[in-house]
Amino acid sequence: MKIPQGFQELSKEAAKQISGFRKALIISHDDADGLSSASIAIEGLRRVGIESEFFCLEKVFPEVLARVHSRKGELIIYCDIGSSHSDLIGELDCSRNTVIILDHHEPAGGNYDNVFDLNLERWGIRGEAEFSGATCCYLFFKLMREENWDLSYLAVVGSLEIPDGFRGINGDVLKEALDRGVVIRKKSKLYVKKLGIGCEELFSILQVLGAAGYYSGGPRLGIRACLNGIDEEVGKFLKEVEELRKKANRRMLAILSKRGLRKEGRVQWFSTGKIYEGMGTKVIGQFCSFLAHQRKLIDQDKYIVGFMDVPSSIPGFGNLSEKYVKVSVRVPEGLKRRIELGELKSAVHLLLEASREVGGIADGHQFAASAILPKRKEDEFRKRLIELA
Ligand SMILES: [Mn+2]
Repeated sequence: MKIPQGFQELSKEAAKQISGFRKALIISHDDADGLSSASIAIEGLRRVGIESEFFCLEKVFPEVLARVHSRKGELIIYCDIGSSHSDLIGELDCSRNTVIILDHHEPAGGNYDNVFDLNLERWGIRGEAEFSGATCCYLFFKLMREENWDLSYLAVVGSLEIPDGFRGINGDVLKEALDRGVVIRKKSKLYVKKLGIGCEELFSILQVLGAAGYYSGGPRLGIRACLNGIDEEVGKFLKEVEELRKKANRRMLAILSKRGLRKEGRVQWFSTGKIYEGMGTKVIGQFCSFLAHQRKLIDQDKYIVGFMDVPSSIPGFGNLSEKYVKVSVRVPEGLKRRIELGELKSAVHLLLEASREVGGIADGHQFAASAILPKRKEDEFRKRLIELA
């Protein structure tokens, strides 16, 4: 396996710092890769006698960063999140804590002695194709302690979020997991040997636990599923969450079929009201993707935009002081070509521009993007979005 020299050296330095701590705070992304990543970190630290506190985030709220980094003398580890805000993290932290970032999203840079950003993108490896957050976590914890090779299955599970298969370092990690018998291949499907579960299956379960189950203890069960497999409680919880989400989707669809979406300029939009109450805000993105294929309901020449209020607490962290709204954008078939030709803005550019002006944070891709912004700015934002589109 070819692991960049720079990554190895910085990892060594960061690992040396870790040995001085007895507890750590782990912050991860709330999707399957994030939960796989956090599981590697929690287990990797437990093996060297470090207790972990953990919470996960769908998006990096600056006010959360500010509060986390007002702590002092602690070890804070970001998994599958954080690299895009490494500069802000360094600035807010003021060298009070030791911070390690194990992520594969676009790194922000910044140069702070106490912030170890181990994103492999910094050494020219592509985070959207060749490694996941979980792979980054795995490589770090294996460099720290060779015996952690048995956690390679979690890197394999997290890496399933990358659409074009196991390439580059991800390919090497998969090969290692197969060679050592941690992951086995049966009829071209991958299984986690010690848990007796398919890698794809575990991945899909984690996606549901982290998203729809976000506010009801899903992430914690996800970590348990990663390390110990699917027990009865996880199974029951999954069923309930899936059922709730399906019901909510049906209600939302019924309402939109009756009333239609609001339309103005090149935008068609709706708000979820209380329909998805108690569920993580990823559900709105999933619903918008579904909506994009409902030809009877959707205008083909308008961006699809959904609004959902963000609950005011972050499980495992505390309350947010500001009220936020989540915005999801999807592009219907009819607009895709014009975006590809550059005649219209991509979903992510549209959201980045419109949300920047109201103090929001956005990310995403050409045809799918999301943002979180202060609730009090929602109307202003919508006006701006319609103008920009
Ligand atoms: Mn990821």
